[in-house]
Amino acid sequence: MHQIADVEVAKNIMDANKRLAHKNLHKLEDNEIFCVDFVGAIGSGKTTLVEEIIDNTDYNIGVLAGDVISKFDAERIEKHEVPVVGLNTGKECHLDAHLVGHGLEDLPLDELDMVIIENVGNLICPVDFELGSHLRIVVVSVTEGDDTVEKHPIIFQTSDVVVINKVDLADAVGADADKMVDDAKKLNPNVNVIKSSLKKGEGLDEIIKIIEEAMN
Ligand SMILES: Nc1nc2c(ncn2[C@@H]2O[C@H](COP(=O)(O)OP(=O)(O)OP(=O)(O)O)[C@@H](O)[C@H]2O)c(=O)[nH]1
Ligand SMILES: [Mg+2]
Repeated sequence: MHQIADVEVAKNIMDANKRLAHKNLHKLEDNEIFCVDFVGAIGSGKTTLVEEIIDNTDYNIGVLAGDVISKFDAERIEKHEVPVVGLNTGKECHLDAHLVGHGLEDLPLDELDMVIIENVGNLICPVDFELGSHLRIVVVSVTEGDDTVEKHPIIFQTSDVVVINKVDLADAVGADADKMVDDAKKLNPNVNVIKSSLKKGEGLDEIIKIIEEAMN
């Protein structure tokens, strides 16, 4: 009995989220804005990637920075002189379309070409919550262990691009970055997989190229 009620409530929540995600997408498209959302493990390099994209492209970018309670990421992004809204999820381990909708209200959409959404660091919770973006990029790093991809299949199956970051540390932690690439391709044969060291600037051009191809 309890189980049936739980399933019904969960379905209603997911349907409502999907509707709001479509609303966000329409709002972005009405403003001719391309939207990328970053999901991925805690500390894998999501904010670093957002900062590098801001510094190495000419797009007018606005950022929605998701965090559980802090404003650390929003404050980091702010230093790059782009509009940013910090979204706190409280006890939740993922952003949802409702929160993103409110974030969009606080960005100067008529001035932007691109909105980047950084989700809370988590490889499980964000999976089911569409936000209204055009492209989803999942960022993991070798320091989480080279079994991270195979242990969290769904997020890799539902993302468009996989970034395997911190390859500069692979030897130090005994991780095989190529195994992570193979695991991602097994789970999602059509996905783009890029190995990167954002610390050294490696892989960034490739990531930007993929975003630009998706924009056109
Ligand atoms: N060695 C190395 N360190 C990196 C690389 N990319 C990011 N880092 C470092 O990893 C740490 C975490 O990076 P963030 O960009 O804050 O990671 P994040 O995914 O945004 O973290 P959360 O938002 O807290 O989940 C920082 O100290 C970065 O400088 C890399 O390619 N190599
Ligand atoms: Mg971050």
